[in-house]
Amino acid sequence: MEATADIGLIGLAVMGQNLALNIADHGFKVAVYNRTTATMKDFVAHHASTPGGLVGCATTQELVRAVKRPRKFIILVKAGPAVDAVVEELIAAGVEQDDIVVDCGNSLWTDTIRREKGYSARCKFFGSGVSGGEVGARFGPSLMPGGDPNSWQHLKPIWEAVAAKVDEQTGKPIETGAPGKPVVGGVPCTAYLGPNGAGHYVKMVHNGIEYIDMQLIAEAYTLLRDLLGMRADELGRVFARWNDGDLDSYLIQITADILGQRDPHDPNAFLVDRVLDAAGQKGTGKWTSVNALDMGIPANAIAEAVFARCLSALKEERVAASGQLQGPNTPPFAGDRAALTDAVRDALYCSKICAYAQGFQLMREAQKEYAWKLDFGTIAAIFRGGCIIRARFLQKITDAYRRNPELVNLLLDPYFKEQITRAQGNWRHVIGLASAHGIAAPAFMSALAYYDGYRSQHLPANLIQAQRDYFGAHTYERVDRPRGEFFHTAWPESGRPEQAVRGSGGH
Ligand code: 2AM
Repeated sequence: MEATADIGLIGLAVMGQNLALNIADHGFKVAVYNRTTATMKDFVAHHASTPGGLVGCATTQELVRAVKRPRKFIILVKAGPAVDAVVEELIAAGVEQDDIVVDCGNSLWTDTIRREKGYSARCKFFGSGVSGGEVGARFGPSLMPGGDPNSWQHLKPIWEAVAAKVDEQTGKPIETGAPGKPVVGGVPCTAYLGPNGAGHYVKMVHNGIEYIDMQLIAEAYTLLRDLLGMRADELGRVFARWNDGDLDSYLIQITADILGQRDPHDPNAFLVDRVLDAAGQKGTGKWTSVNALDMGIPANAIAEAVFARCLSALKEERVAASGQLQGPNTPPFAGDRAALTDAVRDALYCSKICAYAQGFQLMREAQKEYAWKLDFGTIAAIFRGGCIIRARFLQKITDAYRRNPELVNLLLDPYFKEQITRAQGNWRHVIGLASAHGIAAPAFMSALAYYDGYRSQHLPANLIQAQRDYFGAHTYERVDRPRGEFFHTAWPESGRPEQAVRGSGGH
């Protein structure tokens, strides 16, 4: 087989098919391979005329021969051992050291670091996060590449062509294209993020943020529903209105659509009311939270969103407990409905600022751990279009990091500071109502706890340190001594002088 294809793609499930079509729509010829050959044959037969063209390959040997040098391959298989199996197969089929093999799956970034190093003598392994779901893959995803910078130069024309596009000034996504008619103009939602696992790491944090974004929207929904007794379609109209303001985002927009959807089996009912309230998860929110714990970064709202899904999944237990555990006897809400609706919107916005502050704080820490040099303005900019968390809000984050690339925490940016100062009264009011009425709003509450903790000069950790020293001689530092000097007291015999503990470093 003559080498005519610009890139090869392995794994023709929906994401792989859609990404292959997107690439071909931009005039690149794509060689495609799937383990089950019938899937490949069907796919190629159904899409005989794409601008770039598809080359069906029945074996990995054919695939390797079909691609022009420098050879580039995209792997889109389930994250985990399948990725290694495919890379090994490609190497056995003739992939060489200079060939670039890009894992576009949702791989754990530490796997990408391991693979890049482990395969370096045999191929250039590269990681790229892809966000935007099936439609994104087809018409413009957000792409988060990480790996060898020279490999990136070869991938860049394709990545920039197929990524979602936004208007540079407003940051607004440019409408998606149609089959064979890709979007023209705009700034692509992709940029080189750093070496080895940087792209997959950023993609993971994107997903962690996605978890909390969804949970916050769900809490706004439950508060309006339970406090005001709003019907799904009314709620849908509230979200649609919010989507015209600061909260303008893909997730708010689909929420408005979802809430207006009737049950196909019962046109008098709304479908959302018939969906079982037990959330699933595939693991990227958990990875983000575990990583936050490992690095000691307070991403409590992100973790809370994962736990909220875990709690929802205990459906049967909750149903049983609901008959036994009492809530408060607060009379129904009888205040101003419009004012409460605005307050819930403000609570959502403030919590969202904290959630993103946590996500970016995580990335700041990870770059130290892995010696990356992440550009947070660029990361926010490529989240503006294509991905699930795309939102007007991301233009504000882009602006914040462009104003100050060294910004320590998003909460300290003048715009976000002012937003929270303005809206925190409503945020606190809504959380008070949630508590008074016994409505679980864990993400709103943990975001507020983060805000109040972060802005506190004094936290009660002095007492924690004293307790630790009491029962375990773990030592403590003193407010009137330099940091790094550690003391131990023989509690509780007051009056006995404390001892300085040299070189212990604290525990
Ligand atoms: P299949 O159609 O033969 O199952 C998502 O699972 C995609 O990854 C599918 O295209 C699937 O191929 C492919 N896939 C999963 N595990 C694989 C493996 N170990 N080797 C090759 N392809 C694999």
